[in-house]
Amino acid sequence: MRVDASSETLPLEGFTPWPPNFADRYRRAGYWRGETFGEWLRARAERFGDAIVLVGEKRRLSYRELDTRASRLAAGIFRLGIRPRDRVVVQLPNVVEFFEVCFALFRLGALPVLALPAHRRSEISYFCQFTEAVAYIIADKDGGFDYRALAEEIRAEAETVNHVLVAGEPGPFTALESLYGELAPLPETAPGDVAFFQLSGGSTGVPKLIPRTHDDYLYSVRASAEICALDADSVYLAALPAAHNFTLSSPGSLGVLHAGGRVVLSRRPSPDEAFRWIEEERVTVTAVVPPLCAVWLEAARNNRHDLSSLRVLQVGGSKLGAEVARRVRGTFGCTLQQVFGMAEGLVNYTRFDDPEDVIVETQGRPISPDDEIRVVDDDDRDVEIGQVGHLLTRGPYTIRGYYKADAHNERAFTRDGFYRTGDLVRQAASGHLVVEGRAKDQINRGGEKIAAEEIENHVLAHPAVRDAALVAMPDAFLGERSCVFVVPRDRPVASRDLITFLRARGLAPYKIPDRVELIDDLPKTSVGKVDKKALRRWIADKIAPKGQ
Ligand code: AMP
Ligand code: DBH
Repeated sequence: MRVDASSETLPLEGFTPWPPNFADRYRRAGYWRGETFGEWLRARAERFGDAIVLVGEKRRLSYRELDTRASRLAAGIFRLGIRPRDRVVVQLPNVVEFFEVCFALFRLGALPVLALPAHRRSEISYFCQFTEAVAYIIADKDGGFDYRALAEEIRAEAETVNHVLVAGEPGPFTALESLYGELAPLPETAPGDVAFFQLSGGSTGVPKLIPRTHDDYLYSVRASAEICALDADSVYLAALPAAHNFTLSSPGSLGVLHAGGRVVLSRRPSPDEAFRWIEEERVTVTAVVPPLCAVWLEAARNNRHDLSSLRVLQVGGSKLGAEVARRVRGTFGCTLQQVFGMAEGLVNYTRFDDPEDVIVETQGRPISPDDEIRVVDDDDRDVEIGQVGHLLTRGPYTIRGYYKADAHNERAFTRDGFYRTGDLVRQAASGHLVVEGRAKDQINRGGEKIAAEEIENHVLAHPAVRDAALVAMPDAFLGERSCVFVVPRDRPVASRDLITFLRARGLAPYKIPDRVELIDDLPKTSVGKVDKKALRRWIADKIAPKGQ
């Protein structure tokens, strides 16, 4: 019996489904298998039973235990009154509960909104209000930050949030641990329906939510597990935040679950902690962003840990320099795999049997034969093969629209449904892509994306600021950092004041500008837009090491 018949017939409001002819094609090709996350986990539990699936700091769980605990938690959350399609903002560090919570919500048909641990009041409050979330799920503390204090602020701002559930000491809220109850019948969910929301780095004033369905996400997970040759002996270290699309699905924790392997959850990505886990758990594969890759390479020079189990080091999230890339094999004795992905869908991998030059110099090629790639000029005309252009893509696991964002979707997608990635790439005849730059108004700070307009709006809220523009400046370590140009009203703005002001607005720390430059007026292009190219050039020149 279907308790919630509507989920079978009507798509979630604010979600753009694939057109029926594409959906048919993806089903016929076997990409979309009509399986929900709940069923998928059950099948894994039946197949891999008592094998350990999750290793956290405090406990380890078998496949069967994860399956049972997810069901018991789903029942407990259902008893609180949370129903299919209710949105739940989940902000958890790399702990076992992250997976129990996600699978409990999947089973229930409630929709996790996967926030990152670095998000603060500004982002969380927005996610809660925009999605009308009914609950917010957190850990008590992580990295010296008390999420319960944040939850108090969120409760004051987001009226719909009726429940705050806490992994650990609950303080004034509900202990997650108290909700693992008796198993109970749960509503059925539909595989074509939205399963959860990922977040986009974005390039506009407010963050965008990415609706992913059971069918489309599970396809990307299965196909990624295959490309990465995962099996029951794979041990994956989640060193980056578990909720990030890379860590979750490329092939990430879910890819490893698919294959029957084991996921080790590191609370921090530092070499100290990560290397200890690699040695202790005989980790075979892990994923890092380029700056972290550089830090690990440095640390490996005088490291005491046995890292010989490592077979694959994946690097993605921002462009990896060829110099660093070349050092991976020699230092770790393992294969480098470049991963160029996006939470909106498309993921590219270098393959293990690619020639070394391709592995070092390209960002890989798409997962699926049905990933459609176009590289176009400013007028959407295809460029010659090998030329740089805007990357557009469409396919079996790439969204057709952001959640509840009609006006933005008009710009972010072509009429025929291609997603405008905002990346400038060139494609080799082999299909491999090289990321050459970016057309979107974003800063990629070592893999952490910052939407310029979002930060500019916060800066403009300062009473002494007349105008502001945020641009990227080159950085040897992170690739890019952010610099905000500020036009003061009538008195100078002290950069320390501005930073304090931005912190008080509850922005995630990585979004706080790295540098503030006062300027009399923002330069404009011939059509009257802020000339960010000129600002980028100016700041790059100013900070360039002298004599070069
Ligand atoms: P998001 O849409 O927020 O998930 O961020 C995805 C974006 O990160 C892509 O569109 C690229 O701009 C960037 N990105 C991800 N992986 C890579 C990579 N390997 N090389 C260069 N840029 C990357
Ligand atoms: O940066 C990303 O968003 C990203 C990088 C690598 C991603 O979403 C992915 C792989 O799936």
